[in-house]
Amino acid sequence: MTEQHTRPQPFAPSRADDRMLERAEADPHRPRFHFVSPAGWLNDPNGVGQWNGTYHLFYQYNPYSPVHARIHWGHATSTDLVHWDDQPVALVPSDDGADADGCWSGVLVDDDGTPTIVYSGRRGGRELPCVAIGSDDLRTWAPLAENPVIRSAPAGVDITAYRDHCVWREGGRWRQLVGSGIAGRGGTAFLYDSDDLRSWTYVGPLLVGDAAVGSPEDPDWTGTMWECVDLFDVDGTDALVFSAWDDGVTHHSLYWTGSYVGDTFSPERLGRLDYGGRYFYAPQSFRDEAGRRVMFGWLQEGRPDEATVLAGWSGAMSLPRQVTMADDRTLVQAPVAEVATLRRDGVRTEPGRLTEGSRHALTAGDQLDVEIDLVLAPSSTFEVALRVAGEPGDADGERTRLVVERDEAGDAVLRLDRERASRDLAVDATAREGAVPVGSDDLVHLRVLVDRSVLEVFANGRPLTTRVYPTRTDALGVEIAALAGDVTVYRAETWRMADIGHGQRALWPTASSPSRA
Ligand code: DQQ
Repeated sequence: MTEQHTRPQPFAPSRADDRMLERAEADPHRPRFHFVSPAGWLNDPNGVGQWNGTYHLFYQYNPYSPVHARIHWGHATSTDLVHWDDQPVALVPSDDGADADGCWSGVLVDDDGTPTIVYSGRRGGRELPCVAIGSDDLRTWAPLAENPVIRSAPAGVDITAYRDHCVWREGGRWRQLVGSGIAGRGGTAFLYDSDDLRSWTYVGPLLVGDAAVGSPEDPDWTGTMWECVDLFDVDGTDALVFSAWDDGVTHHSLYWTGSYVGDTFSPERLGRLDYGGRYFYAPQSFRDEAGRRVMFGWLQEGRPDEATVLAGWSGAMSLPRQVTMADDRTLVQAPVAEVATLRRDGVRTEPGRLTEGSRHALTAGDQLDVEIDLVLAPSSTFEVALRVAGEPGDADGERTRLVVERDEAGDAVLRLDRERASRDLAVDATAREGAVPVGSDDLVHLRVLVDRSVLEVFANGRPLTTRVYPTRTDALGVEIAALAGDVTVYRAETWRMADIGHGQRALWPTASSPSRA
């Protein structure tokens, strides 16, 4: 066996660490029905999957401080995709191995019954592919002594970066993508082949993007490197998801739909995965035992690092989303059905017409699920305002505005306006927008999930995720308004969302976490 054995690693949390957990729990911006790490730092979802009925969510984790440093793999399990039990930390950077500076993103695969993680080991400022073997219950992990299993990026290619993995079975062999970028050209995913997950043969680039098309400010710029590549088939069409990165800056997540045939991917259509840009980053998906394509993404913070350090935690996981393929080969997303089990105290508003300029209070709260079905005729504009305190225009009021605007030609756009979302001028207030498909029936289905600082919005299946940090404790209002034209609301339903709580709070590496022999 080339695997290293695990050894108990006693770890006594200090009082300072206890206070970090207390601060995190007391923070009014901390979500209550989205998954968050016990405290400290969380970024990408990793190793997402279902194993003998149990869902596993691993994630990039710094248990010691809410900063991106010396990244571990946190781990949580669930039987319903909604309530999560914290498990012992899965991967810990080694003292002197290929992952001495961090266990970066990767995936979980089933190697003929053996749970196996393929991840990026970071050492000396670069990342290389590593493998760790799990115990039957997926609670204990042993990195291979021979890590890294690929010792360098493909020879003769001038790369911008090289990390993150997508691994799958194909015709009895293993295939792997490693995210990368070719200097002077664009992002890419390098394809490899193996029969044992340990010895890999380079096949070639699956697809190479063109960073010269557009600019970094464009919401569909493909970047100089592709992080967290994810290739899957959904409803019979192939999709390649990636996160556009450039020179240390995380931009946004995009996807190509097309076809993966003969070691290459022929792209047909480029799409934005989430109109929130960097607020839904580094997603990873899996096919669950019911056959659904389920995706999680990292919801980054929008407040300054100093505020995050004081808060004691950073980063939330998106709700699990079911991804399907529309006829026009764009991806459609919605929270998985199980999220609705958290709904409490439903209130249904009578259908009615909103005349231009009218405004109505719908509900109040900072943990809400709101569904609105409306008919939005061409040349009309609808607004839903969230986390509202005060009247529109109040100098010290707060409100996050979502607007669906339809022009004369019938094209619709969803806009997020955070200009007055917080009186704290240090938090991000930049706007976002993206197109909403509307059929000949003029129908718009809006689903809005508010979880304190987290906002996930779905407009006819197109998501916009963001973060808001109101300062007023009464910033709880939800209002709807017709800003232009007449809008018919024929269903508006609101629910308070229950806390998901957490199981065991495994803040730090525990006795059952691996260390090197
Ligand atoms: N985060 C990980 C990397 C990945 C990036 C490091 C994306 O593996 O490229 O924490 O957010």
